[in-house]
Amino acid sequence: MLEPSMRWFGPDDPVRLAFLRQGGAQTLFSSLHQIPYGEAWPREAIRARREEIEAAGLRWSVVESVPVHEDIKTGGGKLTSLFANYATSLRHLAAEGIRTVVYNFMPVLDWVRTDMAFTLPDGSRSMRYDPVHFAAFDLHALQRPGAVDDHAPEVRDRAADWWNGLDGPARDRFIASIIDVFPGVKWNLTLDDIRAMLARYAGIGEEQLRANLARFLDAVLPVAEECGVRLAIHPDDPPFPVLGLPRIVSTAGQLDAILALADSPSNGLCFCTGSLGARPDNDLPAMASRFAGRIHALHLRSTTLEPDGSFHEASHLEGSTDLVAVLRAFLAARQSAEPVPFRPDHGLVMLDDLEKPEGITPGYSAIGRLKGLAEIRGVLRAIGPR
Ligand code: DNO
Repeated sequence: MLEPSMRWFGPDDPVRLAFLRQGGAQTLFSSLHQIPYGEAWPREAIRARREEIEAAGLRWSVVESVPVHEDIKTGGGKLTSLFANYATSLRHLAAEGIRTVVYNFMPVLDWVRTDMAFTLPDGSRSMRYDPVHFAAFDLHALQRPGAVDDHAPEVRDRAADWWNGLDGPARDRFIASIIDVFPGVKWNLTLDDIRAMLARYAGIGEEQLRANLARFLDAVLPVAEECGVRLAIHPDDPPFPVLGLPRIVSTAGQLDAILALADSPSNGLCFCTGSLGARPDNDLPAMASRFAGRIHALHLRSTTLEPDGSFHEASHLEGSTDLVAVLRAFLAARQSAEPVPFRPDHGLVMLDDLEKPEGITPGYSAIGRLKGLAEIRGVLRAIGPR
């Protein structure tokens, strides 16, 4: 059974709780974005958020996310207290009845796009990743040592042409849209901040990053198990290395390796078809089937892959990912009757939302997500066995 949900960023979210309920959500994915990464979440703050959601006739089913501090990912710093704080947050969440917790293990940046306002032929707006523009960021804005080896010569040439065609303000807007896109927070990071964050990963490859994840799980899983919390790791977005950083949550093999770290229901997945689908060699229906028992939350979205490695976010039932096939595979393989919350992951900017110059959180428009949720609910009504 799948539970229709939406993401809500809290009281500052321009999309109101009532709108999400009217759109067909029964439960919400939400987080306490006001709490700095690494600190323990006080139980009172969790309760206040839960009560606010319940007063609107909804239920807080999933925490997205309790963020993992960079020190945990790099394996340096005050790990003992960071682990203890994370465990305290889990205990407090469980005490308030919220038992599914999404997190990610992406070094430095959260999700990456190169164009937050990409206009589609019908006039609606999407988000796009273009490897040429990303190379321009890496080579010309960040000027990362070693970047030259990570981009093919023709990509480098096109990146230089594109970058040279941007004026100062356009460059600044482009840079900000890459380095400061963390869910629910604005840190005003600078390129130097990113350089310093990247430097901490020198010498950390895939194996070491996975070992750091294993150390984190060793520390928090016993608490999660004890209080019935299911952790759900979110895939890398995009699902390939960027800025020379290691990636460990991008492919079926890597998901297998994570699940093998601890054979526990608390060590689970947030299956994001949008992130995983940006890699043509990820067979999403096969993965949804294979991992069905360990999937605790679903993000449903499709991307259109382009031949040069670019991709943009598509309408939920269009694009390169067959969400109907993914849902069929998941439902056929899922044994447990326990409900799994799903949310339409992102939505296009369309209709009246196009006329709102401010106030749309990238990816989280009201109308585009409502369309996605409605389409997915229709699919489920038609195919859902339960
Ligand atoms: C973007 C999101 C991500 C996701 C986090 C999960 O829209 O999918 O920001 O919430 O990476 O930890």
